[in-house]
Amino acid sequence: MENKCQGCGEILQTENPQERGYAKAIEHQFCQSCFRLKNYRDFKHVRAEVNDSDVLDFIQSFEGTIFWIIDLLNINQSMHPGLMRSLVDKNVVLLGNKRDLYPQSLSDTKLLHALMREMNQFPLSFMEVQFVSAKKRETLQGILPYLEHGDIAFVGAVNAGKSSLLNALLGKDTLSVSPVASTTAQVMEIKVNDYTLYDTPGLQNESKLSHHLNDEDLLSLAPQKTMKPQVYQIYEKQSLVIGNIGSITIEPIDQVQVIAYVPVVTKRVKPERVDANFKQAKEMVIDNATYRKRIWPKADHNVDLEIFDIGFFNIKGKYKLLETNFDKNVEIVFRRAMI
Ligand SMILES: Nc1nc2c(ncn2[C@@H]2O[C@H](COP(=O)(O)OP(=O)(O)OP(=O)(O)O)[C@@H](O)[C@H]2O)c(=O)[nH]1
Ligand SMILES: [Mg+2]
Repeated sequence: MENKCQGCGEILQTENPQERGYAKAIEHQFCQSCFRLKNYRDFKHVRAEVNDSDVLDFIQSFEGTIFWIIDLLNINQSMHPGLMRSLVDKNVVLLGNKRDLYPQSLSDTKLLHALMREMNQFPLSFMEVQFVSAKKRETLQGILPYLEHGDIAFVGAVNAGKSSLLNALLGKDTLSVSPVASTTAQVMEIKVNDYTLYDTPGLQNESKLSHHLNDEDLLSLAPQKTMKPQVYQIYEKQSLVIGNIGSITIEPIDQVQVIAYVPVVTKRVKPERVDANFKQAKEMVIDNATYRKRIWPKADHNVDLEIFDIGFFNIKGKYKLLETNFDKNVEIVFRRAMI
């Protein structure tokens, strides 16, 4: 029988240190990349090659309960179209993870409302919706009863926190967890009493930004505590800049308020200074950025721009112009304000 790495699920091999699943000895519990991740927080080599269709095939044939894990900071990014198709007619519990990133003053009712408004566009139904945090074990009480009633598969987009939640539920840290997309390489079976829990590789989205960031920037995009949203009052045409990754330019009619729910620093500058700021950026920097300008509708007086992998900007007030200029690897969704 093949031995598998208990961190990422990759089949262990002792032949080639450059290839996935390498371990010095076949009896090792972890492959070298997972070992280095756990012991030295070195996540340079954890990114696995995941084939989305293998994961979707697994989900389609799975007959137990499905825990669909959503990253509450990146709701639209979490809504993977292929995954959503495969969840139709399944027993799905929707888990909004990373609840700890939002202040308690933002009520669960408000969050639920926001989440359901996005979900209602799709023919999906849920057994239940819960908000959880892999960082706060007390938030997992509500899902414990499911563990007594059959097999469960933890599914969702990359980085949603599937492995983190499983670790928290099991009170272990065996499964590999990192801010790198595709940390879990293969479907993994974890036997608990009479049932099996399955960790699955995350489904990928179009956003490839995280592939181009260094370790430090990746870590800053995976905050570990409640975020302090950055608030900007904008009275004249101005731009908000993130490293050299991109900018948002707003020309208000009177006044626009922007609240940035992003874990990295956003600088407010005059539009003509955007390029100079891109050049001087020290954090959130990617090589050979290629920018794509997009102009967004004047649809409402309270909208969000979700910038995949980064977070979202809430924009309140009437504007003449709302323009983004982000690197081509960055996906953006324009929606009614979430909160
Ligand atoms: N603040 C916060 N961070 C979380 C939470 N859950 C996961 N994370 C972070 O999110 C990142 C991704 O977590 P993983 O558990 O590796 O996510 P995954 O869904 O298993 O990812 P893949 O295996 O790549 O699909 C890590 O940096 C975690 O520390 C949470 O509840 N709160
Ligand atoms: Mg994982």
